[in-house]
Amino acid sequence: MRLLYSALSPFARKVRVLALEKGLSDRIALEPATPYQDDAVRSLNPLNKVPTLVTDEGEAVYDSAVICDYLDGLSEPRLIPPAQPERHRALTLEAAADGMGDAALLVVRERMRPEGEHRQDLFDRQLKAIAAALDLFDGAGLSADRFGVGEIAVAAQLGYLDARKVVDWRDGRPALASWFEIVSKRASMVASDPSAG
Ligand SMILES: N[C@@H](CCC(=O)N[C@@H](CS)C(=O)NCC(=O)O)C(=O)O
Repeated sequence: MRLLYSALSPFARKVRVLALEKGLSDRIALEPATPYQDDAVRSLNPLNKVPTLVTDEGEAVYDSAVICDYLDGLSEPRLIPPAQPERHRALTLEAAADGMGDAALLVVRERMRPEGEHRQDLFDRQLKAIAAALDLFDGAGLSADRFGVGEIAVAAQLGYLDARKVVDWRDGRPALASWFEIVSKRASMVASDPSAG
């Protein structure tokens, strides 16, 4: 399999961490892509986004949640619970983390525009979503003993908030901060850390 990714993409990091946790990373060739600079991914994915996976059969799979679902079916341990209610809870946690990542990406892209052109309404709306998602994660009772797709998605997005200095999210969220400190030491998180180069 081939995974088109960028080192800073938190969605690609989620997929990489999941693959490492499942012992699948040896089967996946990582191919760097620069979707904000060129159109190289578009022939595989009309949205020209990373991550995009190409299976051994040559099929393109996206977006990151679908890639995680595909990879999860390939080996044990299953990181997406097969049965309800655990399944919808894990996928909803993943969706909240991914949505927070979408909001963070919009904030980062907006900050790249000339200062005089910043849209305050965009910052207000997206920063509100980020703060509410962080509060949800802080109160979710995340355990460092469980690292399924939802927890992986949260960890990948927290790493992005740090890497891009989006918000000081640790203030007032001690449970989330200490959980992240522990899970950041997992081999899968260390190997995919964008600040490690
Ligand atoms: N919902 C998508 C989001 C992926 C995404 O936004 N990727 C960004 C990089 S972090 C990208 O490739 N953006 C290129 C673009 O928007 O043109 C997923 O979960 O895979």
